[in-house]
Amino acid sequence: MKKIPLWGKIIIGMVLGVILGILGVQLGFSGFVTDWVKPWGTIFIRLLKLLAVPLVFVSLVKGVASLSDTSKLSRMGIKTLGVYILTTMAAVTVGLLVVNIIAPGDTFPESRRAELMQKYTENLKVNQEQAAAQQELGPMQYVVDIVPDNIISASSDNTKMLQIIFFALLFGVAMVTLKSPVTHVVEQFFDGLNDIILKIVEIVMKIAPLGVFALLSGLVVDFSGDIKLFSALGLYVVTVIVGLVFIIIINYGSIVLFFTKMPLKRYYKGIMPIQLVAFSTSSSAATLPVTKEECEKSLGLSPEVTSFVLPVGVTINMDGTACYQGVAAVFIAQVFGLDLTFTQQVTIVLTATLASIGTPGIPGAAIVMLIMVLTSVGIPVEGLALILGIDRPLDMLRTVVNVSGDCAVATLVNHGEVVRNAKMQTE
Ligand code: DAS
Repeated sequence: MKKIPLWGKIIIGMVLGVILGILGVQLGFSGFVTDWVKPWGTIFIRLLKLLAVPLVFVSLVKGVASLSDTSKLSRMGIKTLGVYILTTMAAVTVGLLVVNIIAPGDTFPESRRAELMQKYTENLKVNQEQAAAQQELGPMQYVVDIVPDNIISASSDNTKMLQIIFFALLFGVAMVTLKSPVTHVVEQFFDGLNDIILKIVEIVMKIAPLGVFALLSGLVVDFSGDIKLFSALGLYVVTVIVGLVFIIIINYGSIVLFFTKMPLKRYYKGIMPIQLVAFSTSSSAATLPVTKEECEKSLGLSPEVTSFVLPVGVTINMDGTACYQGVAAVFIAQVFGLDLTFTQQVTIVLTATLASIGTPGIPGAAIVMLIMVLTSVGIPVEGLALILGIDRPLDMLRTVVNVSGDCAVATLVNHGEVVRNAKMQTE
């Protein structure tokens, strides 16, 4: 039998999980599902949480190293970095706007909220008590807590994750500014460590079909088939799609229209094959060879630009992922009835931007980095159980946006180089 791709197995896991949950409720064996099936979903989430700290630390250190290599490279490097970071922050902002306007999590029945919190966030009270305690210590305490006083004891609760980010950025800057032969050895060590962690992510993602099956059957049983949860999830999917479509049309359309001489029709037609490969592979990295070839062949970009801007984009520019993380974080907060302050939403913009810089271009990577965004603002990571089941189709869509953004920025940088070269010839 032809090997079923992982995404196909995950979709099958989703369907079978919902069916088992409904049968459990209808035929009265929901206790069995809760006691013997749902825990496998909890194990899957714990595996992802286990990976969050090492992946965040190593990928941010590598991210800083690649940012510094890029900026060292040339004016093109600094311009590329600047535009990538701006498009990512714009993408998160679009995500936060649509999720606050549509508010999919608010449609979750108020009556079930208390039960949900009890089921999914035994430690939510602890987080709230911690947050209250922090308030008593004054408004700056939040900032003070970002600076770690002991990195070893760090765990993935909210303030600690920000401390890990802080230490990773500090470590990365120190590593790349250290003028010593040891720097190269350490960089190679981090490359190796990053490959190992990505391999672990790949192994963990292999059990995703089982994890998703268990999570969805557990969800259906927990909400005793309450269709209202699924309507909230349905609205959440619509919210993500609205944000992603907005970015492709408005954000990238504006870049091509106002900052390059390329006709919009040529841009959208030229990136279509790239988007199809990204959709089916859910991996920007796997799509890179097609992205490079189509950008040169269909968009007429120079190889000098594509061979620099696109690989950097695959590494640090994931606008679709950034938008998704903003939507997912606020959706989970809404479902748990947590009103996020403006500061917390700004923190989400910063951590989602950092998370997308650190997210490797492989399937499912965003979920592990989403843990960093959630913990940075005290949103219970257990909320992942609500959205993990439907993550894979959204992963395919956000990967399409990721590669589309790389092409838009490559077109912008290429236009800048063409104008600069023309000016130099006339002088
Ligand atoms: N699938 C990732 C990519 O390759 C993005 C993600 O996981 O969100 O772009």
